[in-house]
Amino acid sequence: MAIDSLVVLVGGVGGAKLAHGLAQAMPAQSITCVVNTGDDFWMYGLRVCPDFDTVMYTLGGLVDPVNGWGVAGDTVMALDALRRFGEQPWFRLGDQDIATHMLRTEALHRGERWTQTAGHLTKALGIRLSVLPMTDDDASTIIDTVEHGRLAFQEYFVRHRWQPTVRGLDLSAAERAMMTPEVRFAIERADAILIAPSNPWLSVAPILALPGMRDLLLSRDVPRVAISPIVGGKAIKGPAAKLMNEIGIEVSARAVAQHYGQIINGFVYDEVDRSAPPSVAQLLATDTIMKTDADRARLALIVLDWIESWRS
Ligand code: FO1
Repeated sequence: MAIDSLVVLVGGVGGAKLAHGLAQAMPAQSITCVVNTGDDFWMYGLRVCPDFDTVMYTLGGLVDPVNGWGVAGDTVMALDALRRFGEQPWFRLGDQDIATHMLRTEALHRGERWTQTAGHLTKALGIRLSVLPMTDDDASTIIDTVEHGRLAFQEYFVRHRWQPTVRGLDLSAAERAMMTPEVRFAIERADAILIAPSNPWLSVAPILALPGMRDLLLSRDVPRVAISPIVGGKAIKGPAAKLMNEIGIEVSARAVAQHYGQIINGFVYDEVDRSAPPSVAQLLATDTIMKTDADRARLALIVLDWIESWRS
């Protein structure tokens, strides 16, 4: 049975690639991305929403293909000018990217909800998918580290290049934040739910931490499928494997499936891990690495076909 309404829970780069593949594999209007906002922060008075912008720039064809975030070919003249005043900006905000932060900040100061602003931004870039922030409230993730104590997410991730040893994650802001009505509506009517190969602890956990989110997902008797970001005992990108080690979890696709537990009833993992199948009702082993646009579309098509076959 064809999927008419798909919800994808996404973080940054991995989630953006999958969303881009899905948009090539099915009608874009049928897809809703629910984006992590645990990474969002204020910088020089501007509201910066890295995961949302990564998804938006990827879907809008603007993303820097090397970093996977920011705008392709962007310059950093504003940051260089700040250095004249003795500032030492550690987060690379490109000049074109700053335009996005200016518009967003101005709209938020005007009293707009972040979800509304997000709709205006994506529409202006010609994006036909619905890209929803998980909440309009503050949901900042705090990382508790051995070396520096509690760090705001981007201080841990960018300033310290995710090198500090993680001893805990504080998702209490997400635990107090409200899921938006738009997110609730999309999940209530979805006929399949996907969890992108984003970092389960840093990117997906804040979404799952929203009050009512786990129960809402569990109440949906539809395919609820996660794609593993761990392949052959390594993270596809970023700190997932290092973090799993630090919090005492085996670095494997099987452990990722176990972490999601009852939230999922289907799991996609890489064929290199075929010898250690996770214990999930529905399993698909395939090539999950998305290096090119064609890889994204191929993975999306395979996953969608598989979900459709299991629903028919
Ligand atoms: N990641 C970095 O490693 N260094 C940066 O300076 C940086 C700047 C940046 C600016 C805008 C944006 O949308 C994303 C940016 N990222 C940067 C990526 C971002 O910090 C992370 O990918 C996510 O927050 C983790 O999902």
